[in-house]
Amino acid sequence: MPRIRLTPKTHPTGFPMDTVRTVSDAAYPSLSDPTTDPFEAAEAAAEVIRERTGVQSHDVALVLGSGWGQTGDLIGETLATIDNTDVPGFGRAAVVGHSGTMRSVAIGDTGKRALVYGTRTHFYEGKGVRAVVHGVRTAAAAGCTTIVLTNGCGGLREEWPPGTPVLIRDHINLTAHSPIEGANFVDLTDVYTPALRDLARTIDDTLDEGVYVQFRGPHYETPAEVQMAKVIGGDLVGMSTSLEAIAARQSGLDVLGISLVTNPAAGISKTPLSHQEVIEAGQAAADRCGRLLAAVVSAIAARG
Ligand code: 8IG
Repeated sequence: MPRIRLTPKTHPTGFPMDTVRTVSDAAYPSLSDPTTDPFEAAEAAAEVIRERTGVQSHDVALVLGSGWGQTGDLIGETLATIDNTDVPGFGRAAVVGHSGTMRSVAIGDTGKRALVYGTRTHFYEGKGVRAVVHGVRTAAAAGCTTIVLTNGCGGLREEWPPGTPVLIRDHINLTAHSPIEGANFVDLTDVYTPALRDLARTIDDTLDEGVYVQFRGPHYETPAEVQMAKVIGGDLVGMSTSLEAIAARQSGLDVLGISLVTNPAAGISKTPLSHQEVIEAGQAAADRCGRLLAAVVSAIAARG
């Protein structure tokens, strides 16, 4: 009888794959191992953040989505920058591509600290929901009590041209997944903390609010799917945020969600945007969103 030999996958270094470890997973079990407790993994990540930043606790976490990349700079001085790959659970040192960083930022002169994530893991990457929400759980383990989730998205309303920031009032999670494991029935009535939306409107009273619909992606919606999103009560379509918001509520964080409408969703606009319009909208938005975010974070820090 022929014997079946299972040859282990090999890494480009020549070592069998399961012996190749990077800093981020050297001493820690993988999130994709079902026997790993994701909250213990978050504690391990928070411990590395404490060591690398020299502070015991952070206060406000921020996730910068597409279109929001530069907007963290006005919050305050960056006091530490950490490669994601140095923090357990945030991914292997990639063979290709860059890893992203997280920063510890002084919130003006309040004495409080923001933990600013420059990238997120999207559900469509196929790394599992635990990986998607690991940053949220790590923020909670690092002491944060509020998280600001930002994203770039498609808009369903004609009155929101590209470059319009919109507060997320509620979401519809069309991924058919949850970050919560087991019989743990988290209440999502006020998943996006109403008081934080009110706070944002004290800074900019023209801010509108809407319902964010998370699709799995990575493809954009068809016009029919966009119409469906509208019929079921959606105003914004995107590929992130709602799974993170659910995990945040499970961890007891207050959540502020802000979407930047970067394009009309498929089939919404009769006239395609010119490239020039897109660039101008992006530049105007970066300025407005940067100032908005800085003011919001400092108001959150002052709120206690
Ligand atoms: I930027 O139109 C951005 N992200 N699902 N649809 C979805 N995600 C987006 C879109 C969009 N625009």
